[in-house]
Amino acid sequence: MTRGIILDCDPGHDDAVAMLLAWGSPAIELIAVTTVFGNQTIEKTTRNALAVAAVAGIEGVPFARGAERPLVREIETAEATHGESGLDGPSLPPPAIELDRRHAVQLIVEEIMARPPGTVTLVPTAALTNIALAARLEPRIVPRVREVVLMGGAYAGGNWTAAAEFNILIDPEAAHIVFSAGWPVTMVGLDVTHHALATPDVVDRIAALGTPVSRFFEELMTFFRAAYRNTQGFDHPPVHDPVAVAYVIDPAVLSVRPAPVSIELTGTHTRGMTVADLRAPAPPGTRTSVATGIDADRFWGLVTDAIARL
Ligand code: PIR
Ligand code: CA
Repeated sequence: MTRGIILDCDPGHDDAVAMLLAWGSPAIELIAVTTVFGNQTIEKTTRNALAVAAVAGIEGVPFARGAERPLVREIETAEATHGESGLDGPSLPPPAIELDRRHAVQLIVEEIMARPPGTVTLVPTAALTNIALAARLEPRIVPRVREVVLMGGAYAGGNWTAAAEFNILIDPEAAHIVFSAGWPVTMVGLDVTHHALATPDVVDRIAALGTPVSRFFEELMTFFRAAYRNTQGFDHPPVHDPVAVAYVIDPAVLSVRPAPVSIELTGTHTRGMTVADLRAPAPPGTRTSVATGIDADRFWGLVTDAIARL
């Protein structure tokens, strides 16, 4: 059984790895890749998505450009982590495919409405702006989507502020729309992705494949390692975004439990926080879940196998 996904991303080093994992996994049908501002401007994240497509040989998949700014707030990017290009490190090839003519939000709506209910999983790995706009543009997508498996948030401490994770913080109103829409949402947050570390062991194993894609991965991780060391004091960089894709491929990668999640929109020190209520079993009807544990070896096994296929 393959699972159809739309990957909504802001490449971004870890978004690039999410693309490689999705394209290299027979369990995934990559329906479309859509882009959003975030790690860099929309021009750069879109250019980077097309560059990754060229490296990985992605073809027959529509790529569409999405939102250039948050719903309400001013734009904020993560240049310190991802560099001036948004994907610093490897040299980036020119695009080999053309962008879809549709806006990402239009594409998301049309692809979901054109397929049988329950067959599309949304995998956002960036600000939730496109997904929120799609739910508002065409509310009938909400009951048709199988689930939303997103990288973002954290129930135990942020990365961009003490309380908030970057993807949620940069467009908290969009996150509020997505978390409260009523479709099943699984939050793959820092609580687990901070354990998906590209250790030298992992990078060496993938580099040993000796292919252009494995070299691309190695070059991405070399930059990402230095950036994470300098900005956040990590010894090894956490590779957040492919964890959400891995969970769609193999749910055994994560432990997940239902929990109500509210997005803090007004806090003095906590804006953008994903407040998960883990005090007791979730009330019946709870549609949101949070990831609480990761099998990192299983995760890296999936990434290694996918890169080996490309
Ligand atoms: C990663 C990101 C942003 C800032 C930092 N410091 C690190 C991006 C990643 O692409 C991921 O989707 C999420 N945002 C992690 O916060
Ligand atoms: Ca991202």
